[in-house]
Order: sequence, then structure tokens, then C-alpha cells
Amino acid sequence: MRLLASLYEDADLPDAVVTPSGSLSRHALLEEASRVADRIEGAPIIAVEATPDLPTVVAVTGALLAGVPIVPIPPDAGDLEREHILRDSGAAGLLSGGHLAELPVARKPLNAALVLYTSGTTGAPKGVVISPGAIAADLDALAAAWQWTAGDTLVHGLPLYHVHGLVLGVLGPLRLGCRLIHTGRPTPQAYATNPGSMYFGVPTVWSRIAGDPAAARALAPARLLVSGSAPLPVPVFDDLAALTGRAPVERYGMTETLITVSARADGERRAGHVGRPLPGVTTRLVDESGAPLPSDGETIGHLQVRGPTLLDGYLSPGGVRPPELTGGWFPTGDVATVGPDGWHRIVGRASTDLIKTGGYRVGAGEVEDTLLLHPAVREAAVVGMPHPDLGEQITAFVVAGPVAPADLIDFVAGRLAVHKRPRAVHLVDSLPRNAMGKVQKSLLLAD
Ligand code: MLC
Ligand code: AMP
Repeated sequence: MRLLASLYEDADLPDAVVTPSGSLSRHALLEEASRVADRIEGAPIIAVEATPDLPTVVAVTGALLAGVPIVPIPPDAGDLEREHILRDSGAAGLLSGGHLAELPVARKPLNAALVLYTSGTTGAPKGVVISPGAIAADLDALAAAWQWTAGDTLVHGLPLYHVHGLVLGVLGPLRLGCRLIHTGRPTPQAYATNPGSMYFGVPTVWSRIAGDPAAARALAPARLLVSGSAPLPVPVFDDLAALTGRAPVERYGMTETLITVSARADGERRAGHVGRPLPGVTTRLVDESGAPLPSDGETIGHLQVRGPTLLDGYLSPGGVRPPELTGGWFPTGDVATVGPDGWHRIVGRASTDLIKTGGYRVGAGEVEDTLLLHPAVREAAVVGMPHPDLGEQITAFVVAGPVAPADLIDFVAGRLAVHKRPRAVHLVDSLPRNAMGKVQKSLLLAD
């Protein structure tokens, strides 16, 4: 079955994709996307300016029709991040608002659907290469778990350059044939005023909705409120359940594996837990040496996943570098418990250098490297401080000459995607270091 199966159905669907600036029927989307496909046919890879709007949906659909891999660019990406993604991906062109700009760089043809740039603990973001088969397997597994059908209307306002908003939030509806209402931004007001049967959000979105009881109550008619991309605080789970009469469905995943674990539409929803593996996915816990640990609901271990939704690899100058798997197992970098009943609880991340803020993954190293480009900055250490709204708040400790914290925040916001800016900068005389000279981030987190 083709990835965007619903587009090939004879029946038109009015308002198949609705956005604040306009909507398209299924046939109109196919027509517009086919025009894009004709223009980019044969390109090895194409960048898309991923504004949360119709032109992005048309561009992504067109590229998939043409079999051309897409690299989405965060629309607010600063020059450093934008240039890195365009250069590293070797994109042959940039589709932006319906226009195609040709780019000088290009690479060998690549057999993939998406290349999503995502942060590691150090260095610049890497391009994760995702196949059409992995996406199809993931969407079909989610359709089964959530009883997600053509009869649904999905509402969300998530960004269109990550797995959550793009793969689940756009390719999901286009594969399964359900309506999509994209609200532009994921505000409580926008969710409350757009009726749907399913809503997607990151915990920050759900926390803001739970903090606006009238907006939360407006979601009561929905079938499914789905939370993912970061831990959903138990009080937010409880408030949503009380206000909407429906406990949220939590699911867990990452760019490299797509969504792998979820609660079921027709099953239990358990606060603080993300459910059981999707059909076709298996998981296990291992210790530091890689030895398997028991699924007793108490033992905490490193979570590994195996299945058809895994990445093909990381984009490299020569092609695609396969991930380092042990017997097919992908190390998620998350620390979890698994109960005898298969329910997973994500305890945290193994590294303090991967921050989750507002559902966005941000590598401390990338922010530190950017701060160090500022002429006044001599040393920088970045951590994710616990934060009631964002989950974690990017916080920088900086040794610098005379400079205002606000200037350093703007400096990062202008070079990377805006959400990677520190929200707090503390100017300090020195950073706590151990005998080896390594910054002791646990001491900064304890401040
Ligand atoms: C603020 N702004 C600045 C600025 N400070 N601009 C320039 N310089 C500065 N110093 C502007 C921003 O550009 C933006 O403008 C506005 O201020 C608000 O930005 P913000 O403060 O960052 O928004 P915030 O309210 O914090 O956003 C919360 C949020 C957002 C929840 C809406 O974090 C979000 O969309 N998160 C979703 C992340 C996500 O989709 N993750 C999925 C990853 S996939 P303007 O113009 O925009 O108003 C994954 C796999 C899985 O994890 O399991 O799903
Ligand atoms: P990303 O690569 O942006 O897709 O981020 C993936 C990471 O988000 C995972 O490794 C987890 O740390 C985190 N994550 C995703 N979903 C959940 C969830 N439901 N609960 C807790 N953490 C989550």
C-alpha cells in the first residue's frame, strides 16, 4: 500500500486539510501536490520551509509523490542552524511558500521519505534518515492502537518539522484518510474552538489547556486526547481527566524510532505511564553492560527498542551511516521501568545533555557551542532545569566579559531555532569542574 494511501481513493473529501489561511479537499491537494512533484522529480533530496500551513502540507505531499526525500527546515531557524541543515543534507532545492529555489549543493540519490535533523548531546544536529516503510508501519500500528480511522477529525497546532506534528500529525491523516485541522499554533483557545475527534499535544500544550478550564471542557466530545514527546505530569493527566471526562492517551517515541509504545483507545490509561509496545515493536531494559534486566515494574534500566519503525541511519557525506544496533536493538537513551503487564514508565534520560523543553529536544552542546561564538563568552554550560510549563527550561551558566544576559539569549535565538534559546542566563565567575576539568552539571542542576 502506498504511504499516502487515502490520496488515491476515488471519493473526494472536502476540507481534507484545514489551516487558518485556507483549506484543500483531497482531490485539490493531490492536484497541487502533483504539480510540486513534477517540478522536483529526480532531485536527490529537497528542503521544505516547514511553516505550520498549507504550503508545507502541499510540498511534503508533492515530494512523497515524487519519491524525493524531504528535509524540513524550522521556519524560525537562525542562520547557523539553517546553513548547517542545508549544507549537511545536500538539498538540491528549497520549497518555501509554493516557490522553489534551486541550491548549488546536491548529493547522490537517497532512498528515503524524510531526513529529520535532531540534536545529540554534542555537536550540530544530525540528519535522521527515515524510510517510507518505517512511517507506514508506525502509522498502521498507531491506527490499530487508537482505532484511528477515516471517520476521525484530527486537530493539532504542532510544528511541522518533527515526528509529532509532521509524521503523526500530517502523514497520519493522509495515510488513513481522516480530516486534519491544523490550528497554526497549539493554543488552548485554538483547540477549544476547533471541534475534532482526536487532539494531539505535547505536555506543555496539555498543561496550558488544563490551566484554562473552559478550553479543556470544550474538548469533552473528543474521542482521544493524545499526549507525547515529553513526560506528562500526573497532575495535568488528572486535571484533564476531570475537566474533559476522558483521561489522556500517552504514547512514547523518538525521531530515530518513531512512536514505539502507547496506551490503547479501548484500554486502560495510567498516569505517569506511556503504555505497552505497539504491534510489531519489542522493547527491553538493559544495565550499563548491556545485560537484560527484569520487567518487574521496579528495576530501572536503559530502554532499547526493536521493530519495523527504526531509522535507516544518519545522513553522512557518503550516504547513510547505519545506527549502532546490538542484535537489532536501538538504545533510546531513555531510562525506564517495565511492568510484568508490559506497561512502560519513562523515568528520565541517561544524559543530562539532552534537554526536553516544550516537547522539543535540544542538545546542551549545540547551545554551548553557539554561546561560545559570542565574543564576550569564555565558558558556557547549559542544563535543563525542571520547569512547570516547559518540563525543562534551557538554562545557561556563562563565564563572560561584560554582556547582558538578554543579549546572549537573543544571540542564540538569532542563530539557532528560537526554541533552543536559553530562557535564563546566569553570569558566573567560574564553572564547577571535577579533577579532570569536566563541568559538573549535577551541581548546576542542584542550584
Ligand atoms: C521569543 N521569541 C523570540 C525571542 N523570544 N524571537 C526572537 N528572539 C527571542 N529572543 C518569539 C518566538 O519566535 C515566538 O514567536 C514567540 O516568541 C513565542 O515563542 P516561545 O516562547 O518559544 O513559545 P512557547 O510559548 O514557549 O511555545 C510552547 C509550545 C512550543 C508548546 C507552543 O514549545 C511547541 O510548539 N512545542 C512543540 C514541540 C514538538 O512538536 N515536539 C515534538 C518533537 S517529536 P511567534 O511568532 O511564533 O509567536 C518527538 C517524538 C515524539 O518528540 O515522541 O513525539
Ligand atoms: P525527539 O527525538 O524529539 O523525538 O525526542 C525523543 C525523546 O522524547 C525520547 O527519547 C524521550 O526522552 C522523550 N519522550 C517522547 N515521548 C515521551 C513520553 N510520552 N514520556 C516521556 N518522554 C517522552
